[in-house]
This record gives sequence, C-alpha cells and structure tokens, in this order.
Amino acid sequence: MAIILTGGTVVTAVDCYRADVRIDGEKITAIGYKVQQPGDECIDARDCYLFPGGIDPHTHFDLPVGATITADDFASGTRAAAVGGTTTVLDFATQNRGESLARAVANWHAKATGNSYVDYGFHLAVSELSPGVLEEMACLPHTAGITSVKLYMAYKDVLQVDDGTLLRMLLLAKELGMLVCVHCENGDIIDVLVTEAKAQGRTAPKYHALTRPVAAEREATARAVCLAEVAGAPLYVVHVSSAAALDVIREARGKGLAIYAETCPQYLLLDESCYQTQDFSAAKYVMSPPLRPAANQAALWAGLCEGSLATTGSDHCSFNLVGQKELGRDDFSRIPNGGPGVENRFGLLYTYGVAAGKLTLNQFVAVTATNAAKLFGLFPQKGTLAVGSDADIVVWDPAVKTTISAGTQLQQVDYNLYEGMTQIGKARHVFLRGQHIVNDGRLTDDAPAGRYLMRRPYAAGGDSRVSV
Ligand code: DUC
Ligand code: ZN
Ligand code: ZN
Ligand code: ZN
Repeated sequence: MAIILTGGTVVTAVDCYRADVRIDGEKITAIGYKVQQPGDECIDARDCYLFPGGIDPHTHFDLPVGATITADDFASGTRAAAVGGTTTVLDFATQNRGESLARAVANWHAKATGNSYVDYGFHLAVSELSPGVLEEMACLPHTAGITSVKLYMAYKDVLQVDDGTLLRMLLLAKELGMLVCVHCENGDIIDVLVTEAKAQGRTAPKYHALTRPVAAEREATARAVCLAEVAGAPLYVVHVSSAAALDVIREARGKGLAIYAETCPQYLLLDESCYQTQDFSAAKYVMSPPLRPAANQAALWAGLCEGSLATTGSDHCSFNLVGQKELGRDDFSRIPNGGPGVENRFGLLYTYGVAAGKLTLNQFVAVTATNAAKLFGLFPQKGTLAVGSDADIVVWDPAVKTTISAGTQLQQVDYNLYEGMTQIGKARHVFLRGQHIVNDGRLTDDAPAGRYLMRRPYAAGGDSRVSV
C-alpha cells in the first residue's frame, strides 16, 4: 500500500508546483496528478509545502570534549532533528590523537548504530596525520563510505594542523575524490590572545569572543583558499561567521575556484551582544567561531542568497550550562565550545529566510538540503523530491506559529540559543524513506529507523556539483 500526499506544493531547489506525491516503500514513485490507486493511504497536504527532508551537514553527537561529553547523543540529537524537519545528518567521527582512523570510524558506528532516528553519514575529523593515518585515508571512500574529512587551523597543540599538513591533505583528497572541510581560524593568533587575556586576569565568557577576532577567521580562510588553489583541490569552509571571511570566499569563487562554504543559524541570527551578561550565562554562546557584530548578519544572508554560501549546518555541539559550560566558570578557555541547534536549523531558515523575504522557497531548499546532498555525495538519493529519490519528505504547515523554548525542545540540553524567538511554520509530517516518523508534529513511537549512508566520492557526483 502506497502513501499519497495530496494537494501540497512541491518545492525543490529549482521548482515549485502543485502536485500529489506517491510514496511506495522507501522511494518516491510518482509526482503528478491522479497518482492514487485503490487501497492507497491519503494524507492531506493542502496548504502545506512539501520540502525534501533537511540535511544538516554539521553535527557533533556523543562527542567527548576534555573531561566531558556532548549533552546530546545520537538518540536525542536525531529525535530533535526529525521533529525539526531534518532527515539526514552528517556527524563528525572524531579521531583521538594516537588513534587509527578505522578505530575512530568504528567508535562512531558504535554510537550511532540502532540509535539514530534519521539517516546519517560521517565526515572524519582528523586530529593527527601520521604516515599510517595518511595511508588509511585511501580506504575511507570505498570501505567506509566516507568522502569528506575535517581539519582544524585552530586549537593549537590539540587539533591544529600546519599549512604543509593541510596542503598534503588537499592533494591526497583530490586524488581520492574527497572533500576537505576546514575550520578556518588562525590558532596561533588565538593562542597568544588567550594567554594574554588570562595573564591579565580576564576570565569571563566574553573574553572567548574577544580572543577570537574576525581577522583570525579572515586570515585562515584566505590561507585555506590559497592552499586549495595550489593543490587544485576543492575546499569546504565550515561555519563561516563573518562578512570578511565571506568576502574571501566570494572572491575565490569569482576566480572559478571550487570553494564551497557553510554558515550556521547562530551567525545569521545572533550577535556578540549575547556575551554582555553580568553573570556566567553568556557561556551558552561560547562557540567557535564566536558570535560577531550584528552587521555581519546581513552579509551572511546575502551570501546564502547569491550562492557564495552553499549550505547551512547547525554545528550542533551541545553542553548543558549547568555542570558542563560551568567547567569554565573561572576560565573562559575551559568552557566547552559549542551550542545546540539541530532541531531549529530548518525552521529558523524558513522563518527568518523565507517568511522574512530574505530567501526564496527554492533557495531555502538549496541551502537546507540540496546543496549539502550534492557536495557530500548523496544527490539525488537525498536532497530533492524526484521519482526514484528516497521518500524523505517534510510536510510543512506555514500557518503554524510557535515560540522556541528549551522547555519544549527534544534536544537534551538545558537551554536553547533561540529562546523566545518565533518560528513560523512547522513540520506537520516527516517521512524518512517512506516511514512516517513525525505525525501531526509529534515523533511517532517507532524504533529508531535511521540508516548509515555510504556516500559517493566527490568526483562521482560529476556535474551535480557544478550547480552548487
Ligand atoms: N568547531 C566545530 O565545528 N564544532 C565545535 C567546535 C569547533 O571548534
Ligand atoms: Zn569547527
Ligand atoms: Zn562543528
Ligand atoms: Zn502514516
């Protein structure tokens, strides 16, 4: 028995039209009129948009950081994703120093298997590039289905790689058909500023932002672009937070370089004034890069609109204010970095993008799903509504208004970055490969149905990426 979504408006990155959608098993098998057959179950989608399930290309679930571990694991994080309209996450399988890549990947499978409510893939976050690790890289695409890695230009003595290492990785990745994702902040600058601030007894959360200036992001972005140019390799800049870094990306793309970039709802919607609290609660906003002066927001929205920014990731990396962020009560540099948002990304982009007139419906779909699918080897299985694609569908009711609050969220963390903000529209139904995982806005009782996604190599996507 098939499911027919009737009377809705189908939205993809390029189209917007009224049609019924037929879901047969895990796939979309027809889009059009009169696609119903006797015995089919009909679900009324009148006055709703049918969007491809959101793809969040940037989450950290069950990630150990120092002496603690992120508040959300795969179960709580992906439940939150699902109700928010996200049906695929790409999480960062993170290598501990001294650990093989195979070990890191096995660790992440152990965390996710049987616990994920949405489909998931892994990027590999590399913390050490010993010769053995470089050799292991070659196996990732075909044995593990991992076709992207992340390197850090910040976190001196912990994660930071030097330019030579980054260049080598770009050269290797190009050969292997992998996309290199880079955290672009100059870790040496930050290290000096943090040391200075602490020497002067500056311990409050706001010094996190003051020791990570925009210039450090701009410089590292320019350096990463330069290294990618030299390597002739594509580059994906994660979590772009500032107009200055965006300018570097726009210029590089203008020269024809394959530079792609992501921003996050927090940089589009929040600003550095969040750090100006008298108490410790500003620690909620301690993330890297930090929140910026408000003038950056308009530039980032424009970047999404014009395509210089291809994707939006939540960078969901949640720590409770009580007991976790508090580890840095006397020293801002010990506050675990990151904030929650996997539940809110899709709705925030709809509300403050589409409903506010900053993004078209097509642009919204591109930056919440399609472009990530193309860049990370999932298109057209994921990221669009087409016959033959996975039936990952969000039935979005634009007439519902809610107020975002930690009190009502599924994210298992004691605050929400967007507390009190309005969300326009809501996921009334969500389908994951045809399975009805959210019904009437609520998660069904079904067991976690998320599956691991073996992703195709970068080059295998061929022309689909040209349009990102
Ligand atoms: N970078 C991320 O992408 N996430 C959490 C912290 C960080 O530095
Ligand atoms: Zn990062
Ligand atoms: Zn991250
Ligand atoms: Zn159903």
